[in-house]
Amino acid sequence: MNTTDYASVKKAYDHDGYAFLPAFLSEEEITRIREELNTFIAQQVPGMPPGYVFYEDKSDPATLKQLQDMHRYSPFFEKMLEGSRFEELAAVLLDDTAVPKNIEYFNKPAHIGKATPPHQDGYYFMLKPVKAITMWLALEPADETNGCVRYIKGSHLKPMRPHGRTQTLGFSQGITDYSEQDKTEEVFFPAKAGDLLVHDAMTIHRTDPNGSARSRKALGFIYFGASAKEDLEAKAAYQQRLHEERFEKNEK
Ligand SMILES: O=C(O)CCC(=O)C(=O)O
Repeated sequence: MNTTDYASVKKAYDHDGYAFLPAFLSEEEITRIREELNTFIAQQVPGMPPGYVFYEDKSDPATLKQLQDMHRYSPFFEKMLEGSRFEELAAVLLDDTAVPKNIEYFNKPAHIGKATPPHQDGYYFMLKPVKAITMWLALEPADETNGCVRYIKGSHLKPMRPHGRTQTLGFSQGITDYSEQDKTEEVFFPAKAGDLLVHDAMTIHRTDPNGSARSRKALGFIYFGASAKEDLEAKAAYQQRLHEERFEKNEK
């Protein structure tokens, strides 16, 4: 994809709060990523701190569901996040210099992968203004049965909704007043391996549990706009609250 094509993506992104880019990566690229991911899981994950690795069932490594900050542990994933086509696209859509922040792994293991609660990424990011983008790259087919991404169109143009603590590991905050009406407004995106979804940090999104016999693997990329400032005090207070809650529950 070249910059001319980016113009139509930007139009959809600005209007809807998200955009779909089919076949952003080729089959060969996806095969290479899957190989690197397997190596990463075997070699890096055992040494990563608990807050960066989440399992559906802590006692079973086969239930790995989420990884954070993979770029810090692997030159391959660092190169995917920084100075990449993803960063180039982020800069166009943000209309700003894109600051690479995070590359994440999102898996929903077959049968047991839990739902991702409805949320706005900006609630976690604590930015002023909330200028950031998330990209979601399918590594295998995602559909209605295994938890494809669902968005509410135009929600990025409305104020931040109230969020509260969830019981979902890796997604500690969810919208507390999410209604049946909200659900009727959802637009869902089945995706093939290599398809890319991009969304504004204010866009409401969620995913269903995985009720199928197939896993649902994806990578997430986060970029902040250089003109947005992180509210470091609020962030530190939030981390402290999470830490205390975990301590009270005797979680690691
Ligand atoms: O993959 C998922 O279930 C959720 C992903 C998500 O919330 C995100 O990319 O912001």
